[in-house]
Amino acid sequence: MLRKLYTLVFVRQENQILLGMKKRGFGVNKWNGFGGKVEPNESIIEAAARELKEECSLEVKTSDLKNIGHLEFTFEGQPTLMDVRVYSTDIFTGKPTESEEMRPKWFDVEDIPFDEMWLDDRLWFPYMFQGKTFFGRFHYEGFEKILNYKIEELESMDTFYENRE
Ligand code: 6U4
Repeated sequence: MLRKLYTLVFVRQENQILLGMKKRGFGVNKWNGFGGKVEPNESIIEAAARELKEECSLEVKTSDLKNIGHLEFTFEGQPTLMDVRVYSTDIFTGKPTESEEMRPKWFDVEDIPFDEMWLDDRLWFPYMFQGKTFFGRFHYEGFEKILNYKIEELESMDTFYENRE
């Protein structure tokens, strides 16, 4: 299966998390973290910082981004696997600003708009909010139905990647 690498960044502030309303393309009209495809000339973590800046103007140092999870998405009848590296940080500069792609908004962690998000988010956000590192795999039919999935807490992201190689 062809694997494509993506990043997904969550910025935290006190009891809040920054989400963006996707204005175009994949996941349009859903609230999501910030991220996108890793380009051939950059590392995954550089892509994470670049996409955050492009999509909502916030700047982060790559050393302040913490890899908290790994998600894999497949879609019935499609040959590609989306390999999504999830990062979190509460250290950033700038003010969230709307871009062509995203409209950012702070949400209280008790008030996440799951009904306007990817179906999988409600399944793995609790791991993120509990400070756990996690692996999740989701097989979709279309974009609104999960046929099967698995989520597990990881001991650490490093041992997860060491054991995969
Ligand atoms: P272009 O073509 O440049 O607009 P790019 O911004 O590189 O694309 P995009 O926006 O298509 O990439 O990336 C998809 C984003 O959505 C990534 O951050 C990963 C995230 N994502 C994909 N499926 C998801 C899902 N089921 N649940 C979730 N995030 C998902 O929470």
